[in-house]
Amino acid sequence: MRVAIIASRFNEHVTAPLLEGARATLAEHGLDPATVPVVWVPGAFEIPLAAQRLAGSGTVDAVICLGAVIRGETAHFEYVAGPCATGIARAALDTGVPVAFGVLTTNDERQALDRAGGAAGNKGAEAARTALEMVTLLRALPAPARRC
Ligand code: INI
Repeated sequence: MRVAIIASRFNEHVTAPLLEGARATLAEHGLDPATVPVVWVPGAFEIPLAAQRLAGSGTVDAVICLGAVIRGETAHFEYVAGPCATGIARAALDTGVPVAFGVLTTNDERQALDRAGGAAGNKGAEAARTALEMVTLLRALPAPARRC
């Protein structure tokens, strides 16, 4: 299985542990972390474009997107979080390749850290599990019909 990870540098103190969780989960499922490319983007807003490019490249079976949008730090939370979520969903639907949404959208930093390996688990690990499950599911489902 070929998987790529996109991680956002914005709030890297949160996205780095998300990345650690995702990589550890992939390793637990038999993937060699050295074969899993990690692509860094400036912020969550940039994730969808990189996801669409990777998912459409024919080189990966799934893409895992990791980011952290924290409401307390910006007046334009909605303008970053909304397009990020919509764009990630669109990248998956446009390409037919699973694109997992491991982007935290929280009210404050505490909530973000709790979900990045703290009290509320690690959403990066969860996104990695989701990506693997979706690859397996799509392989078991009928292939899309060819259009004339
Ligand atoms: N990007 C994030 O990933 N998280 C944030 O919380 C955030 N805030 O707070 O603004 C953020 N902004 C940057 C944005 O993603 C873009 O990189 C920037 O607007 C340039 O396009």
